[in-house]
Amino acid sequence: MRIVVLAGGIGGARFLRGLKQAAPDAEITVVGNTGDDIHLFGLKVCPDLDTVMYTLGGGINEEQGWGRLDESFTVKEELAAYGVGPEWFGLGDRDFATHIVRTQMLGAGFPLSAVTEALCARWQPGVRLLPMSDDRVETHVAIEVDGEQKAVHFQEYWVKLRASVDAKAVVPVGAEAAKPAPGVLDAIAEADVVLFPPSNPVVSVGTILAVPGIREAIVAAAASGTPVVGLSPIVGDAPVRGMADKVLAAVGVESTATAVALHYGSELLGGWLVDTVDAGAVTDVEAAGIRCRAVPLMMTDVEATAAMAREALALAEELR
Ligand code: GDP
Ligand code: FO1
Ligand code: CA
Repeated sequence: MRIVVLAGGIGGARFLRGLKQAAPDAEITVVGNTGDDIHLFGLKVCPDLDTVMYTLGGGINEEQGWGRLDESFTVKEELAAYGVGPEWFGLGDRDFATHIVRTQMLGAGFPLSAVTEALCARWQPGVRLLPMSDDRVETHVAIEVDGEQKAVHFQEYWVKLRASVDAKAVVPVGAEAAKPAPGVLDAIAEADVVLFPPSNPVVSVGTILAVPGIREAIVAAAASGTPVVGLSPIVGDAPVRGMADKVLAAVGVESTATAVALHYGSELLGGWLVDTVDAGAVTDVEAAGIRCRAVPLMMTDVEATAAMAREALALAEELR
């Protein structure tokens, strides 16, 4: 079975670990969000690609959900001693090596997709990890600070400001001119199932869908009978983790499992899983033409996550 998953960072990566256990023989292609990417200290950092690669490759800091296991911060401290920041972004020593290799390869002319493949040769994530695009896309967030309107990089909004001010708009800068990375459209066209994991619907899945051609390819696959199934990142009217409510508000979507399903819409989604606490949402989602089931959606461990993946694949079979 060929499965395509559109993934952000932690939510996508953890779901993929469960999916691999639930479908050990499946050929899984991950289309990763690169809108969170940031250039720091002259290096290109791809947080969501790295979170997927480290999580599936056994190198992730489990509690934190991002960054490396057994990490130290000597380089960051030395940079700070020179007065060189930003200090609010925690790049560790082991992680630095990834960004150095990536930046060196990009500088030598390799596209990000080839660089990602080379990095994955070490980590062996057990999936084909593709960036959504080889072109630069950077998510910016429009905010108001002391009466002044400005746009900041997504990481500044998320990590430095902790989404403490309202997001007025979320803009994937460069997306309109970006092309899907090699292999992305073919993987979607050839997929037996397309899954939206419980990733952030705006700044993870939404950014991937903003690359011209990707949404259209999924809509076309759905129209020709490929089941497309999503899992809600919103449980009990709040994100399970993080501040997704802030960026959902920016696009006028309530933080409910129903509102997120309707935001994706029946053109994209054939099926939607909500948590059992949101069982009341099933009727409303189905009224919008999206098949819906209420099942446990907390990724407490790999076993529970594999059960979620099995439910998603079972719903996909029902839609076939
Ligand atoms: P990020 O790039 O690291 O923010 O990760 P993603 O975009 O892939 O996923 C973030 C989303 O994962 C958040 O909106 C969370 O609500 C969701 N999430 C995290 N853990 C869980 C979980 O155990 N269950 C569900 N249903 N959603 C989760
Ligand atoms: N998230 C944080 O909350 N604080 C950090 O200092 C931080 C550093 C960091 C370094 C490398 C990396 O791959 C990810 C990192 N993240 C950090 C996570 C990440 O940037 C964001 O939480 C996600 O992109 C949000 O979607
Ligand atoms: Ca992210």
